[in-house]
Amino acid sequence: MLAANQVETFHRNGFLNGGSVLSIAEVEKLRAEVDRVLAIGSKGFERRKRKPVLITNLVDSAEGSRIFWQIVNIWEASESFRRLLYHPFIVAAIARLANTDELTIWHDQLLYKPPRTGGVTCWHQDAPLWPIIRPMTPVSAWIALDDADVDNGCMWMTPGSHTWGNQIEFLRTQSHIRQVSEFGRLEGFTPPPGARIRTVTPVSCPVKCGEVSFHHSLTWHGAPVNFSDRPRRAIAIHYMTGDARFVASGHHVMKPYVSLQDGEPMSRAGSNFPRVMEAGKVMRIGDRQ
Ligand SMILES: O=C(O)CCC(=O)C(=O)O
Repeated sequence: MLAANQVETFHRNGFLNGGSVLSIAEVEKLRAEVDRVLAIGSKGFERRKRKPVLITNLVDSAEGSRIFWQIVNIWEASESFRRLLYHPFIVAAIARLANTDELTIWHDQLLYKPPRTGGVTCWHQDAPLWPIIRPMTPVSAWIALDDADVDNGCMWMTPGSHTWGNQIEFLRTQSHIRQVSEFGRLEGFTPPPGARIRTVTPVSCPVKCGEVSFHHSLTWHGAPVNFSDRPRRAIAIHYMTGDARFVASGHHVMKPYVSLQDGEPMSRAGSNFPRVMEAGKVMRIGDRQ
């Protein structure tokens, strides 16, 4: 269970390292699953088998030959990743940080920056990129499958930024920032009066292999290129609280999988969105949904 001072740190900064949640044997199994799924590729899955929603290189053409693999809903093709959705410590911690007792999976994202060629994650906030759910999902878990540090492209976060509202348009003006030497220099933004933290001071957030890091969906975050000889693999899991509803007017890669009318609760969105906590109880794989 998270300690009270960890919860306080999360609410002040908008992010928190929650400590170790996976053994090295568990990490190795997940890494092998990443290799297996990437080797099959988006076109290689048998027609009737469940497969990830998306396998793509996130790098834009400005970055040339760089690579940043994103697999959305790797859990649909991998029992080991599916089990991770129900990790009791992670689910309970998300519920505590989001102050809820109902949690449904929004989607997962395997994020892989290969050695030397791994591309940038530009500065962004998550919630503005998720326009088909309201209210926004408050907290995500990011679990490192390698030691992530400043050399191989660990995430950077801006303390207090989760209290500054939707600033995605400002962050889009910072998309030229790619190298680790630039990542601490976000310029041209003044936090709103009355915010508890009123300076823009991005910090690097190293996460050890097997540890979980939590971030709020309005926290400014990003990760520079990987210039080391080591891979940087991680799995992000994004959740929805019980009050999340479907917004039919928005666009998102998960939208074709939502079988709801506008305004209906996302907890009933269908089998691509498993329930992981009900009435404060962490669910188990196979529990009736
Ligand atoms: O792993 C990364 O570089 C980015 C992760 C991210 O943006 C997220 O988990 O919300």
